[in-house]
Amino acid sequence: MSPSSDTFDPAVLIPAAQAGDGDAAHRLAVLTAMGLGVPQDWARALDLLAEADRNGFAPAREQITLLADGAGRIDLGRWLTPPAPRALLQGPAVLAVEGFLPAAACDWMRGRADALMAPAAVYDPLTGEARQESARTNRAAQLDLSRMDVVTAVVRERIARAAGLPVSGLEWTQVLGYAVGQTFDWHYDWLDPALPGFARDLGQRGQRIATCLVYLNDDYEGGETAFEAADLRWRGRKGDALMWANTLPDGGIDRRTRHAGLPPTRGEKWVLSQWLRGRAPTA
Ligand SMILES: O=C(O)CCC(=O)C(=O)O
Repeated sequence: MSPSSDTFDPAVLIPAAQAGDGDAAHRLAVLTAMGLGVPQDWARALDLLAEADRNGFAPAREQITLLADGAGRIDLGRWLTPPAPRALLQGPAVLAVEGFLPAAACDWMRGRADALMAPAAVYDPLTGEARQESARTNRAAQLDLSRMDVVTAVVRERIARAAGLPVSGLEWTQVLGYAVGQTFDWHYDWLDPALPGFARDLGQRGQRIATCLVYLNDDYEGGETAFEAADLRWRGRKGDALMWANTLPDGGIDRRTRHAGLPPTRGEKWVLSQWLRGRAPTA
């Protein structure tokens, strides 16, 4: 039996995978990598990815090729151990992580988002609903569970470990694209606890403690990530990451984190944007 296209129910996927359904094995690999509905187990997730490949699910082969080293071995320890960060600013705490992702993983993330790109939204502070606004003219794609794959789960785990926060607290990964002149104007990533539109979300998921950007390309001009603090302008090379804390050590919001994605002046900028909460959502 083949599971329906939106099923992520282990009770359906396990027998389907055992019966030789490669798509089901891949979805189970994703759940196992993320610890959703089944215990998180990276070794088992890779076994399931290999099973998906053996059963003819073509994207599984592409992911194995991407994750494997020159000897054809997947070194999970290496993937799940991010390089050490370098402090750019102390207050707010802004850090650069050079060489965070290999170029092939950057291309993979961009490829996952490419067909999904649409005008980016901001959250209305009164209602909490997403809406379009002139302050944000770039495009974005959200990689939710229906778009998830094992490589993206590895990238998310690497980000969580670099930030020292639980992977269960990561929002869905976004990929942002900026054509010449497009911008994500000055803003904060924390949700203002004084505004009613955010109360429910903050109660369920907690504050956005940190943000991580991974630059997916570098063949453009302009397009820096800018912080008002210290007038910082930063542009990573392809695969570099920029991370910052949106909250203070006491959990309060850090009003020094006002930042922007400046418009490219030539070429198109692609960046992965990850907002990190401190815990998984509660009902
Ligand atoms: O694209 C950038 O450089 C900034 C993105 C950003 O501000 C965000 O994701 O919160």
